[in-house]
Amino acid sequence: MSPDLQAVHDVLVDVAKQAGHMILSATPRVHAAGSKKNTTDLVTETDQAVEQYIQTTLAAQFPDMGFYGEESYTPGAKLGAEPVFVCDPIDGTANFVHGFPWVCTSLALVIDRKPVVGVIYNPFLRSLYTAIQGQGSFVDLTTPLPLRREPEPLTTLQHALVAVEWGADRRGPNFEVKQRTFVALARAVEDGGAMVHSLRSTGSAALNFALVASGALDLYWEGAAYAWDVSAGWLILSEAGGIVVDTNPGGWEATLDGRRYMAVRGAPAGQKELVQEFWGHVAGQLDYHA
Ligand code: LIP
Repeated sequence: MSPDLQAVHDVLVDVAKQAGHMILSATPRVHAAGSKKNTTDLVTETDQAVEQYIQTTLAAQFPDMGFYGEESYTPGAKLGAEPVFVCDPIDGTANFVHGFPWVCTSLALVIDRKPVVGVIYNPFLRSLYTAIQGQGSFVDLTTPLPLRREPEPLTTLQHALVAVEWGADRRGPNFEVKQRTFVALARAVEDGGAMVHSLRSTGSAALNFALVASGALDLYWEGAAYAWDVSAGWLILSEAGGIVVDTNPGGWEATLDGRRYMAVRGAPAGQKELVQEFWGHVAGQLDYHA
């Protein structure tokens, strides 16, 4: 029997708000194990406590559904056909540690590797982004996305505001591709660059997706994120008319756990042309995989 998506949505909103209370009342303490991959890949006791709360609450209400969370993830675990809650208890953990208010809880119900309900809540800015498959997406439950009811066509990268993230990998070929691409995006057109209006990094993949869905960002190029960072945002963006493709040139089909995502805002024209222009500035292949 297919789940009642509205009921799931309502529970996820409540759970995300409760997670927000936990985050706001916590003192960020980096977990005793320190960091995961290196000193930039932080995990706090609050990440773990919030995920524990979310997992327990969802298991009690929806015992038939699986759980795929950042803090309890077993390396190699894949999304399958069965319904699963995909959870990032705190996306923007480094921001949380520093008190930089781009922090959120990101929750999605994924069925057959596609998100069907998505909820992102930033308790610091009190912004709630939500979507149910086929029913549009909203900020604060009532304002439809994108925020401009008649978004402008996308033209060229030169007129675009673009998000990128430095991520936690700071050496090796992927880091080289990223930093050379960032420079190519910023560089003057006369010198062969795209000369985008500017680059932004909020430190939260989920909130970057929400900003692309709202139309505040034109495009977000992300290699190295995980399904828990993007599942809710992917649905919220798609329901707002946006698209998600691969970071690497020619990859029109991105997958939820494929770790490489380029998100483009909703527009009456120009999405595919902007993607192709962007791929022309990607300085190699990002080698991240499911
Ligand atoms: C974060 C991502 C962000 C990336 C950070 C980190 P976390 O997730 O959302 O895009 O730049 O390195 O991976 O760890 O805060 O959930």
